[in-house]
Formats: sequence, structure tokens, C-alpha cells
Amino acid sequence: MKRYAAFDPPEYVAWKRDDRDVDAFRERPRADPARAAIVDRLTEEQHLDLYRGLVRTRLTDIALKRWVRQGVISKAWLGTGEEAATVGPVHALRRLRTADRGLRVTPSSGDESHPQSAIRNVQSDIVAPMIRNSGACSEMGMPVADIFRAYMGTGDGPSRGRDGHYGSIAHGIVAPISHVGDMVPIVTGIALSFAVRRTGQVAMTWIGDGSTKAGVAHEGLNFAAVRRAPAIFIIQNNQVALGTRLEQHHLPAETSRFADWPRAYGMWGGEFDGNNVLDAYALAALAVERCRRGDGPALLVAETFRMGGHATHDEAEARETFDAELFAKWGRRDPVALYEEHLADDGVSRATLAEVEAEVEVEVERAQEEALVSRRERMPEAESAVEGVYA
Ligand SMILES: Cc1ncc(C[n+]2csc(CCOP(=O)(O)OP(=O)(O)O)c2C)c(N)n1
Ligand SMILES: [Mg+2]
Repeated sequence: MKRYAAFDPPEYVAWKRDDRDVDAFRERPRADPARAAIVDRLTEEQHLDLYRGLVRTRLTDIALKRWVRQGVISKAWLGTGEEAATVGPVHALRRLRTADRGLRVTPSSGDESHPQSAIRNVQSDIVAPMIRNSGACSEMGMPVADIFRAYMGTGDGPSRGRDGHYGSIAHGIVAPISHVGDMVPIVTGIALSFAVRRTGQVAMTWIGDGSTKAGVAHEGLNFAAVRRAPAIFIIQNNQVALGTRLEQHHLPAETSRFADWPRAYGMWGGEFDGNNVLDAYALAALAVERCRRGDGPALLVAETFRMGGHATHDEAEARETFDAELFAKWGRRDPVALYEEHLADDGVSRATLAEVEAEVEVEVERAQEEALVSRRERMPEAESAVEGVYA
């Protein structure tokens, strides 16, 4: 894909294919026959849709970063380098019909704004992304323009200008809670309601390596395990929590990291390569099958790396937190580039890949234009601050 010298991490701007990395990418899901079988069943259309999702997520980040530089917004929380850990698993879920994805759903009002009653009406699976998983929103079908509207606090944005955390129950997305770890028991509760009502739906969330240290995450995981809730938890180990490196908050960091956590909770699970969208998709698809069969929750562990700062304000600090060699190592494993090379090796023409990228560029540019119109014309009225609140 195109590189953006002013916005991409330098390792991506200078990205060059290394055959060993692309071969390893192909081999990773093949090491497990169950994952290989899932990958083999993917159609070319599904492959291109996964690629589209990765590019959409990356270009949304690039657009946000550009706006930060231009002073349109003050900062942005990005998932650059971690896109595959979000896009792969979401594509294994039941989502809105393709034709309905990207359509706006008017921000809810009145009774519908009660989250419980709204979730009961959702037909798709449910995701609860954290800040690093913003791509889950667009992949579930929320318009990219709504992500931008949320950043600008427009009155027609997902929270009607009240909160920078965004989701859309109509698209099956529960907005993040600021307190990390708190989504875990919420997702467990939603999944439990699916089990009680026998809907066959699945609920999925991501837990950062740092967030695994919140007590509430432990309570939620344990409760899901003992109640066999159809929930999928993905520990997204990007090796850092704000400015704290993994080995400063997690033991034994070098030997097992999180690999033994599923067994510790009595849950089915496994590790996947967080920079390999096919490995991510395949392991999540196996977890989804189990959940739908009533075989209980899954705890998946993704190893990946945060290629920027916690947000756009501390990118320089992030570069001081880790050796340049670590950035270089993970930079060679750009999840978008590796998948692009893999698809090209598999016979997808470069022209087709470029076409997908061009379509997404137009989608994201239009989304930016729409959101800027909202900012000009539809900022919230001050009086609306007292609507829909308890007191
Ligand atoms: C309970 C709680 N403690 C502290 C914070 C401040 N905080 C926000 S994000 C973050 C780091 C989270 O790290 P991790 O879970 O690894 O996710 P990542 O940012 O790496 O994706 C912290 C400490 C918070 N939001 N909630
Ligand atoms: Mg982290």
C-alpha cells in the first residue's frame, strides 16, 4: 500500500519485503490443521474483505494523525501495527449484512437509548472494542464518518457530542469504558444473556496487556469461565501499557507471557500472531464455532507491538521506551504489508489490491468531509446536555 512519510512510522515508510517474513506469515496458521482448514475455506472475496478492513483501519489512523497535525483535533489514539488483531477476529463474527454496513443509524433517543433494551434487538454478534480496536467499529459496519464525528464531538456523532469513546449498539458495538478492564464483566454479562436467551450470539472484547492487571478483568474472566458464557476475550499484548513496558508489570515476561492464561482460567484458547490477519481470523473462527455450540468461552492471546505512542502526544516518549531494534523488528512485520504480499503470492493481482486501496481512500476522504460538515453545522446545543441523563 501507499506509504505516508509524514504519518507512517519510519519503519513502514522504508518497508521492504523480506521473503522469510512472508513465508512465515503463510506458515503460521498452517502449523495448526484446524486453523489451516479455516484459512483454506476463505474465498477470494473474503480475503479481499480482510485486506480492505486492514487498509480501512490504517487509513483511518492516518487521517486522524493528519488532523492532529493540522490542529483539527488535539490528539488521537491509534492502533497502527495492531490492525490484524482486531480485523481478523471481527471478520469471524456475525455482522450486519454487507449492504447495511457503513450506513448511518440515527443516534438513539428515548427508550431505545437504554442499552439493555437496545442490545436485545441486535441480531449480529456484539463487540466491545478498546481504544486500540477502533477498527472493530468500521468492520462491524459503523460508518468511518462516525468515528471522526466522535473525535470532534458533533451533535450528530455516536454519543451526541458527550464522549470521545464511541460505539453503536445498532451495529453491535458497545463503546469502551474509560476504566480499563471494566468491559470484561460487561461482555461476560452480555454473553450470559445470549446463553440464557439461547440466541446463538457471541460477544467479543480485547484486553490490553496492562488491562489484564485490573482486578475487575480477573472477576469477569473467571465468571465467564464458570458460567460457560459464549464470550471471546482477546488479550492483546502490544508489549506496553502507556509508558510501562511489559516486563515492568508482568512476570514471567520472557518465558510464557500470557500463553498459560487460558488454562489458568479453565478456558479453551490459544495464541495467535497479532500481526497475521489470517492466524487471527482462523483462531477466532474456531472460538466462535465453540461458543455457538455452547462449549463456553475462549481466551485468545495475541502478540503484537504498538508502533506509536499511547496516543499521538507521546510518540517521542515511546521511542525512548524501547530500543530502536524492537521497533525495527516489528516494523518488518507490518500486518498490512505482510498480508498484501501474501495475497500477491497467492495470485491476487497488484491491480486488484491497488483498486481496493483506492476505494478505501475515497471512503475515508468522504467520511472526513462528512464529519467536517457536521462540525460546521451540527455541534450540540448546550441545552442537550441535560437530555437523557439520570439527574
Ligand atoms: C482502571 C484504569 N487505570 C488506569 C487507566 C489509565 N490508562 C488508560 S490506558 C492505560 C494503559 C492500558 O494499557 P494496555 O491495557 O496494555 O492497553 P494499550 O494502551 O497498550 O492498548 C492506562 C493505564 C485507566 N483508563 N483505567
Ligand atoms: Mg498494551
